[in-house]
Amino acid sequence: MELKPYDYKIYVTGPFQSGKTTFVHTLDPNTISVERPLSEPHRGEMGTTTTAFDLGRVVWAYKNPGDVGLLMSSKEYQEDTDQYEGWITRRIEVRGAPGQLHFRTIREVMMVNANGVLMLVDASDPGKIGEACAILAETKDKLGSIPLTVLANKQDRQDAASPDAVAEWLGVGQCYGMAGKDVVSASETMIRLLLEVVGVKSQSGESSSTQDEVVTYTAQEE
Ligand SMILES: Nc1nc2c(ncn2[C@@H]2O[C@H](COP(=O)(O)OP(=O)(O)O)[C@@H](O)[C@H]2O)c(=O)[nH]1
Ligand SMILES: [Mg+2]
Repeated sequence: MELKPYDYKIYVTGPFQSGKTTFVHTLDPNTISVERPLSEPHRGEMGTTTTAFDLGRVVWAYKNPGDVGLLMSSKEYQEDTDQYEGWITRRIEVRGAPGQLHFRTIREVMMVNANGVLMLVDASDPGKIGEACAILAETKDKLGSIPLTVLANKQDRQDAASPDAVAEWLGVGQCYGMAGKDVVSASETMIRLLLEVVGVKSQSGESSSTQDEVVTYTAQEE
């Protein structure tokens, strides 16, 4: 059992059924999720809903600071540690929050010490935009100073709106497309945010020269 603190904590938010649980499980199949079955079908499906959290553990490995590198589940990394000798490795806790508006207290706990935010929106469900706007406002209010990426999720669906359209729905400057059930798309999304997290830290003057020193500073913070 490792007790080393996480280097980064990424908070995953968005409305009910936007794909948060799926996304966290794509990155880490061993994610721990607290869910219950839906009491009524949602868009024709009797699925589940998160009532507390999804907690995933991933490792970001790269050879040089600034590299895109690779993202893998913590388990995968443990099985192949030898392969990454000499690489820089960062442990990431991925915290999926419950999307239903009344779970605000749980969301607040999940936000503590977050370093970055991914906000998922189901691009095929414009009916949820009101909720998405409410969650975005709440998140910006609490976590306004850390990197936040808004995602037009479920881009694999024919009826998904484009990232630009979703950005317009929400009134945000930029939105990226994603299919959170696809490991390539999910990893690319997470790495893009992590690069921003590292970049923002190195610009903020919290530490001196290299990005790595900055990362170490964060790990010691707790
Ligand atoms: N087509 C498609 N469906 C998805 C994707 N991600 C999630 N879903 C579906 O959307 C529904 C809600 O997903 P879930 O991860 O439980 O959403 P959450 O409430 O935000 O945690 C489920 O039926 C998923 O199978 C995706 O990338 N593409
Ligand atoms: Mg969920």
